[in-house]
Amino acid sequence: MSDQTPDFDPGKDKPSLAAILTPQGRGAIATIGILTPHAIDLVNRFFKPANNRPLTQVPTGRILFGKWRVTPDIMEELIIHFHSSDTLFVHCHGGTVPAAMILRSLKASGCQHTEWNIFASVSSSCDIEMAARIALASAQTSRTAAILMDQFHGALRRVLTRIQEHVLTKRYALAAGSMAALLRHAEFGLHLTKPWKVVVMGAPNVGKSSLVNAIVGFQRSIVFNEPGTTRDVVSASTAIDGWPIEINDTAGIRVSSDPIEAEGIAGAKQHAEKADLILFVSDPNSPWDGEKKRHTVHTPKSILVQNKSDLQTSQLSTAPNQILTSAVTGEGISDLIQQIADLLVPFPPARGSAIPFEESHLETLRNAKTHLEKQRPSQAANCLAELLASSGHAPAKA
Ligand SMILES: Nc1nc2c(ncn2[C@@H]2O[C@H](COP(=O)(O)OP(=O)(O)OP(=O)(O)O)[C@@H](O)[C@H]2O)c(=O)[nH]1
Ligand SMILES: [Mg+2]
Repeated sequence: MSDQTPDFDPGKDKPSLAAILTPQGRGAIATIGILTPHAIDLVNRFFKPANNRPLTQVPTGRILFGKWRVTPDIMEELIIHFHSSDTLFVHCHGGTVPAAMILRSLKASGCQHTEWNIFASVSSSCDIEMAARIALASAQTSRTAAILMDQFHGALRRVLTRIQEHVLTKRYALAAGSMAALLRHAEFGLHLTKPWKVVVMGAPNVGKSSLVNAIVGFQRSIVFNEPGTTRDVVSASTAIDGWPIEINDTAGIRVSSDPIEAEGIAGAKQHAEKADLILFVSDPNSPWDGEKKRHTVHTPKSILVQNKSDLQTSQLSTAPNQILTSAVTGEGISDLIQQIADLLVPFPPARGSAIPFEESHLETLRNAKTHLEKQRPSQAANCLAELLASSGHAPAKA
């Protein structure tokens, strides 16, 4: 094959990289990303466009349909997207075999095989963009993905650049104010790639499992009219208002001599310690005790759920953060779901807002803010420059 393109030498300058970007397994389409300074030469070796036009006439951004020679006698029908002068995407049939065969032909031509996340990082123009690309793979809802897309398109970078300008032009109060505004999104930003954890706990038989099933909309937990039904922690993934939530049903809290149940109760308490929000489920007819009170006024990230409202006989207290529900009739369930969203994300950011979304962003921002507060503007500027830096491995944009 080398006689077709005598000038093509992939080892000459920057290495050519190829990565399968779609996950393993069955699917209609697989995508291979190729990063190469020799895009046309490389594609010419294998690809015959259906319209027979020379590839040199294909403008950047165009899509071409044709056949790729994976072996001397096997041609694969596929689509090539000429994304930029050095980046191509090959969309072939799904499953593992076609993509693997195309990759093999590329490797035989001197392309280095790399993983999708390495490909994403080297094809990004700055480290924040690179991190956003990789974080997007962990986004579980379209709402969190849209916010990460905003960061990919420069929302965070633009605000950091403005803060850097404020520091360099000695407008320290403006810089400090903007950093504080970014840091207010700290917890939220980390949840763009990690679901919020909601733990449902309370006494046995109050309807915890029934409530979890009502919230997620399917029978995830076993419900039974016998205290001590749920033993282990039962988790379910859902989305509320577009926010990804991991909801955990737990064993009813009581003094138990049964070692398995006692283990389940200990597990419930451990999960509650790591929760972003606790739903403390209780019976509306049970007395207004210290435990109920603790989950209203004293614990901000907690909702007191007075379940079995259909059996309610006594008057409810007027304490805040409590809600009356019935897992049987459905009363109060949609209000409970809304209250969960409001407590977890009280101030959803507007579209296009800058959101720091990695621990390293927050740490560097906090350091920059401290330097500024301690009248060390040059160190603050260094921190910001570090955040805005590129690792230097990004190729030039088309
Ligand atoms: N009337 C009425 N019954 C309910 C309601 N919620 C749950 N129940 C019933 O109460 C019983 C216990 O429900 P579960 O959901 O298993 O209670 P739990 O709190 O998970 O119980 P444990 O796992 O044993 O701690 C079952 O018979 C449910 O059908 C409700 O809102 N109203
Ligand atoms: Mg249960």
